[in-house]
Amino acid sequence: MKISIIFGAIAQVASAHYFFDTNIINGVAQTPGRYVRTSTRAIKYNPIKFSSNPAADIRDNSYADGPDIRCNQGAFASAGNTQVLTVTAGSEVRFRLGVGATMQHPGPGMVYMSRAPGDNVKAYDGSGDWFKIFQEGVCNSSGDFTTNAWCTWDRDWIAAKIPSNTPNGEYLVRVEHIGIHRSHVNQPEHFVSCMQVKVTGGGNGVPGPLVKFPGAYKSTDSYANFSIYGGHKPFTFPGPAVWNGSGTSNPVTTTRSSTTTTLATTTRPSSTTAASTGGSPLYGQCGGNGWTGPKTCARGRCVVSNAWYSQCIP
Ligand SMILES: [Cu+2]
Repeated sequence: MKISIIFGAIAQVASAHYFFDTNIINGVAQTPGRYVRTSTRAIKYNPIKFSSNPAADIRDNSYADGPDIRCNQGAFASAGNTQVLTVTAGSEVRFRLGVGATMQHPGPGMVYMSRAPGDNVKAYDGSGDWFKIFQEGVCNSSGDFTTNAWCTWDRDWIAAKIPSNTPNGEYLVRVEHIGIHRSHVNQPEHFVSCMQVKVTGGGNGVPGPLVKFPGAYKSTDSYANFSIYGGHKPFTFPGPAVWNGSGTSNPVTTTRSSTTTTLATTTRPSSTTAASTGGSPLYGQCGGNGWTGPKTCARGRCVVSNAWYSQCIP
């Protein structure tokens, strides 16, 4: 009896966890590891947590404030055997989870890019500058804030459009889902992987704001001290604002699947431009490194979330 209870608990934990090991091209899932670097984790689906968390809660010695937060543990070792996917700027990349898992943790989905030195992504460890190209948080404002209110809930993919202005070259494209169900005890769970991509047909944009991994996330950030309990509340994404295409506005309509319904105002802070009316809208961005938009709020007050992001909060 006791044994079956223990097995039940383990199975439940395992099924909630996940890893991105493949991508989808025109509806066809690729062989795992073909374009997405494979991690060397002992247990592939384990999350990455902060080094300040209790030792018993840390998995495989991977830390959100260590280099494994770039592309996952040991992923650079597979770089040479991972192919480089050619993607036309303006079209999407779509990551998919392995082994039939879905994201059954509440929290944001995000996608970042980092250009490889010498445009040789197979030799790049991800230690350079990163910019964010996509983020999604709450899509279903009438949903349960602990589960299906979140865009990624029970999905097996995260997709992002490579911005049209992205300069041609080779990049790491980094996908991330963060489970924030334990952020109220400062234990967000990060699930990350990187795809090797060659961008063609791009432009002359200057991507930014730029961050490093590790460094972009701190255990003191609001997302790492957030409670999903007690109803809906504004969520501030970790890391920098989404690159707005270097001054040109980033279209809200993306190539993301139609299964994603409405984008909540909190999901695309960089697209909120209210400079002419004096101040950012409610939940819009109002400051942070690299932010060139309004520094005041048309409604609410401007609250610093982290070095790269301040938000208008009621
Ligand atoms: Cu978990």
